[in-house]
Amino acid sequence: SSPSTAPTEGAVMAHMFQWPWDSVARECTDFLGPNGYDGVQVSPPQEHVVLQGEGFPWWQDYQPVSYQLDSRRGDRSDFSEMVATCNEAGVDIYVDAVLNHMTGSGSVESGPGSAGSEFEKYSYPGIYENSDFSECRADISNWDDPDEIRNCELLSLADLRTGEEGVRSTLTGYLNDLIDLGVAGFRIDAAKHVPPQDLEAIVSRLDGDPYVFQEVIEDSAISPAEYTGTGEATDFAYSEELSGTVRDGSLAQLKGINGTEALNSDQATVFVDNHDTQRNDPTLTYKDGDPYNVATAFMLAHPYGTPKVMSSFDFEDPESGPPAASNGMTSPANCEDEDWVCEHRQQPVAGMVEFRSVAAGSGVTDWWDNGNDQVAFGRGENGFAVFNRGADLSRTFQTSLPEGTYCDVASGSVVDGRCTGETYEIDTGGVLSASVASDSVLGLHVGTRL
Ligand code: LM2
Ligand code: CA
Repeated sequence: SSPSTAPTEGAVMAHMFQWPWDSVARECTDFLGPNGYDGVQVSPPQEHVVLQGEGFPWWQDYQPVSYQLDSRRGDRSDFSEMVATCNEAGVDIYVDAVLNHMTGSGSVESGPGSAGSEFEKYSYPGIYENSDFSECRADISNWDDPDEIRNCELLSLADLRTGEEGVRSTLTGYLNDLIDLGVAGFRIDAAKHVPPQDLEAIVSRLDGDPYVFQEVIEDSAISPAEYTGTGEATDFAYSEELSGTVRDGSLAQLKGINGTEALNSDQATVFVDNHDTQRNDPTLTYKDGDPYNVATAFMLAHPYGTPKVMSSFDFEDPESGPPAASNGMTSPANCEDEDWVCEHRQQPVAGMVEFRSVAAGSGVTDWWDNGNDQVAFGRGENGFAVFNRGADLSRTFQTSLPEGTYCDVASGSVVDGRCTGETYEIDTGGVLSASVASDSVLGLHVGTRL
């Protein structure tokens, strides 16, 4: 099979971080599908360690115990129903696949896991034994050495010998089982710590053509470009460039945003923040409010990369897990509950999802900036957007949009033929007169011409 099928141009995915399966299913039907989201990245579905003594931290899930689909988010049938429900709503499911390692040397080094399986580090009965793990049993210490990064232990997590046939076939078995249930793609966790040829071998044996994007944080020893033969790679440089620039208010500098030099637009998965950066190295997150939405809306309006919208649970302590029952099972998620932030529902974000798909195929046109904190650009005859991190802005813009009355998708949507937000006129010459408040966005596209 061919290595990886990217989503169609203009597609947008949401990362429903730690959402339980029943809740993801409901959100696919109620909001994600109807609002044009094409895919969802879900948290790891496989059996994982259970750390009751530490209050069930979110990162339990990154320590696999077996490939049974039985986690804090639900069991195999919950998972399978979610995939079917989301697919019916037109939403693909992308699974966060932990392939590099099994469990670590943390607070528990033995079972049972979330599905009840017994284990010890380096011994997972019926799945892996001692000889399936890398010879190096020490933490990676020299981050200039690619061999160490790939063949020693990340965070003391038991490192799989992904070069071995037995390990490869177990991993392809897991991924093909997911594909069989209707899963359309994978985020490959810790891909930088797996030799690219091993991932290539594993992915080439998958059924169909799943979309693959790989978690590779560029450093001096390893370039994301080593992985582009297998699928996309996460573009952390784009995230820093976008988030840092929007936070500092110097939007004019985004004109040529292109992220990691070694990645082209069609090789890059882009985002404002992810579940790690929002905890360890936050630049802009939901906690920043409007400027965060400006950044996400810009990412969606601008044609670079395959965008991923973060959807978080609210947290103070970076270790803490989502709301859970006393047995550690995650409580249902929904956007009426303030524990679940639902960035993906914010109007300037949700409205720009359809903007991106309507604009697909058109490059950036009619760029304008004030040299500083206000920019605007079009997507040919299909869309035009304004981003303002400065003072309230009133001016006329030259666009390439056809004449008409448009509903601003950053402030509302069209319901029963009427705009719930602001409407704007484009005159016969494509000119738009608009007022855009500080820290807000304006988004017009031909799909919401009234
Ligand atoms: C990733 N991408 O490449 C994930 O995005 C990231 O969230 C994962 O780390 C990491 N790779 C490994 O899959 C998280 C979390 C770590 C946590 C690990 C494993 O950020 O803090 O490590 O999951 O659960 C924890 C402890 C760490 C301990 C380790 C092993 O924080 O101190 O190491 O477990 O017991 C001794
Ligand atoms: Ca490895």
